[in-house]
Amino acid sequence: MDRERMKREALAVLEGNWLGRSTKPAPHLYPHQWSWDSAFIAIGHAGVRWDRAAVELLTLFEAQWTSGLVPHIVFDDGPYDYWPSPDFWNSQACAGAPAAVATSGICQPPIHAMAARRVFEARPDSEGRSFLSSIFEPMTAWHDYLHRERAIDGALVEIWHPWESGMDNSPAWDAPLAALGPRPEGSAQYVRVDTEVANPSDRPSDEDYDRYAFLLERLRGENYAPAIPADHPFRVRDVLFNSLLVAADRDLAWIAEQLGADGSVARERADAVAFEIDRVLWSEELGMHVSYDVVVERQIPQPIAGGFVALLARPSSNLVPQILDVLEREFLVRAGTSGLVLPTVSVSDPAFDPGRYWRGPAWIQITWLVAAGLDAVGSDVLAERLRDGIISLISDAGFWEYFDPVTGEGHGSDRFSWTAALSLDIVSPLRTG
Ligand code: 9WN
Repeated sequence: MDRERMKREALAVLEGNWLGRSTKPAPHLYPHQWSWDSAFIAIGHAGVRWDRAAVELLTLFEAQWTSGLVPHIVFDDGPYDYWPSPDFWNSQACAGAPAAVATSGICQPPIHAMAARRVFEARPDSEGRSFLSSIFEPMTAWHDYLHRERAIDGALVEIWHPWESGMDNSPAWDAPLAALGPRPEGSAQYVRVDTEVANPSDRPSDEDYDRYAFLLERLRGENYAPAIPADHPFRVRDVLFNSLLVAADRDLAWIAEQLGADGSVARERADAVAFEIDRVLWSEELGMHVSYDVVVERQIPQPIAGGFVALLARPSSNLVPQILDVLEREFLVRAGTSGLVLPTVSVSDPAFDPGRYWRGPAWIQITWLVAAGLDAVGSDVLAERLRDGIISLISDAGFWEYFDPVTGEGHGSDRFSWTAALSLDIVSPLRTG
């Protein structure tokens, strides 16, 4: 597909998923606004439909809780063909939740300051500046929330539910989830909707869904702010989440400085988290960063593509050659003539499943982030080959949610927003690396 046609089709996908003030990730499977999806969508829209990019982020932050939490789902008024539905989350019973909209009570990876910076860079005029000033305080409150409520011992922040990782069904969460007790007898019945909309073999198992429900109900019972976080049964210092926080804190500092404010707190926080990523999450044995299970006080020795997002935090330079070696030797597979595809789990790993959600398929947003990380450490040729791989997958199969990394076949939902948005970013002249 030539680049002009890709741009036209990507814009049509985003238009089809437009909800009026934000964009749903997919036509049927995800009918509301999702937090990190919106950040990727804003990045893609920045160079081509600037107003939409700005409104996307501002709408998300209108649903921010008084604690600073940016919820991972902001529910649309439309028919609720998604589970867990607003009444299951019951956000409106929580004192700090917004009154005007129903939301979830957990969060997703904090890529928003990176998106806000990109949106401003696409229009560094008075309108861009006014956008940046409107988003700056809520963005600061979001980062304050993470550093205050989620950094329990030390600088690294914790996730309390696999959905907060954005990589929900990753084999990295198998052990921490298996250690949870059973969902209590008499818990509310629920009916999954996802397996009616997507192929069940592409989606998590019922057993996994029960664990997601169990954790959600635990958190809901404490208004999503556990009084004693150390008692929460799922506590993970995720490498992707923390690495994005470093990159986003650096961008928050940059935004502060654009507005004549002080960026030093954000910069210091970024340095502290980056230091801890190398100290706590580096696995010498695997030659890459992994996540850490706080409950059992151990690294999770499961190599996943999210680990390479540590490149965005700019790891210590002596680690970079090993990371690149593992990435090239154990993960990347060829796509098209010059492109490379990044599976979420290495094809030679026993956990690899080419079509199931987060257990093998290539995801466009993870690949895009790793490419940005490669740019950050000066491996721009490899970065470009990953972006070529993205374009090749989409050209051959369409704007799918995820792709079989070997055959290129599309899985999950078609007409997926961040796939479209990030292809726009790649083919748009705004790209400066
Ligand atoms: C739960 C919307 C979201 C993405 C996540 C992806 C998937 C939801 C689900 O879809 O998660 O949040 O119902 O499976 O894992 O990364 O933000 O696209």
